[in-house]
Amino acid sequence: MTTRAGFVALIGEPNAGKSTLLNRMVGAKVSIVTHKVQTTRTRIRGVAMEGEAQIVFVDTPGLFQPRRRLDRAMVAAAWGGAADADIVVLMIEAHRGITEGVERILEGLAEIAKGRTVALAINKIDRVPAEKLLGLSEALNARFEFARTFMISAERGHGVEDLRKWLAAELPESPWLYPEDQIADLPMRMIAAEITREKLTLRLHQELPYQLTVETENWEERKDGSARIDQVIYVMRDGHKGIVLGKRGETVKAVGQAARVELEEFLDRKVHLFLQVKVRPNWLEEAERYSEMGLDFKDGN
Ligand SMILES: Nc1nc2c(ncn2[C@@H]2O[C@H](COP(=O)(O)OP(=O)(O)O)[C@@H](O)[C@H]2O)c(=O)[nH]1
Ligand SMILES: [Mg+2]
Repeated sequence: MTTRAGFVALIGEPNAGKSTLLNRMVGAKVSIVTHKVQTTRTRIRGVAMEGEAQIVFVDTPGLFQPRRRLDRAMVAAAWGGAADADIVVLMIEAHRGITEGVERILEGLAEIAKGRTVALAINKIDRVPAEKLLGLSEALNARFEFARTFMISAERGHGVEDLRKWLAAELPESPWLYPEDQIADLPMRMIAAEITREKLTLRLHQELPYQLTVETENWEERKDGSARIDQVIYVMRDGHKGIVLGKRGETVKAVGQAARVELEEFLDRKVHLFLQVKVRPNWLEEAERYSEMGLDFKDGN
């Protein structure tokens, strides 16, 4: 019996649908998804089985023009994910087409593509008429030599199985890299922090989600089978703390409730979640915050 295994990096602009595709491939939510850009901050691996092949998908932060240290570290992590992978899948949004951001990614791809298979996945095909897709596919293939082009809807599942089968066949012969029942390699405490950050991102407006971070400080397994999880939400200003707390603490309470429900589902047991909001004006410049997120601090230099 020949087994295959390897890494498939999903890259693209923010919001292309990378995390949605990863979750669908894995069959569980391992990477958080919101309608806002730059939700994913680090490389997240999710494991999918296809026949005798183990496909390790690497979700990456979106590729964009970075400004802050955190942005630079995120973009470095995204390109790093691509450079380490056996196969790269570039995800494009069907309805947005070849944006300036896509042009920049195509330039970067030329560099890292050497010796690697690169496939194109035109995502969100549910949002455009079919006749538009062919033109977009041709235009993209004229700019870069993709091994294959897939038309998919990560959200609805169209074309996803074809893509998975093709990836499985393209991967090198290799023993599996993870135990068969493992679906993610992010530590549970990080997944738990990500779930809370997702709920915050969904509830808070404008720039605030980009100016906070969540860390799991303590995780206690209780005798009754439940878990007590203590998390800290770091914000940069007193005013932000007030917004996160909300009137009489309503916002943070709602966030905590939503996060707890999802955590209980994920862990399949009772969870006691305690959230604390702390002001830390300089957290974006603290090396420890980056290691908590799984990012290299130096990459942000
Ligand atoms: N209409 C549509 N929306 C999608 C599709 N895939 C993802 N989305 C949405 O696009 C947004 C960004 O998705 P996400 O996976 O977080 O993108 P990422 O930033 O590339 O990881 C979310 O609101 C998703 O629900 C799709 O196939 N069709
Ligand atoms: Mg994402």
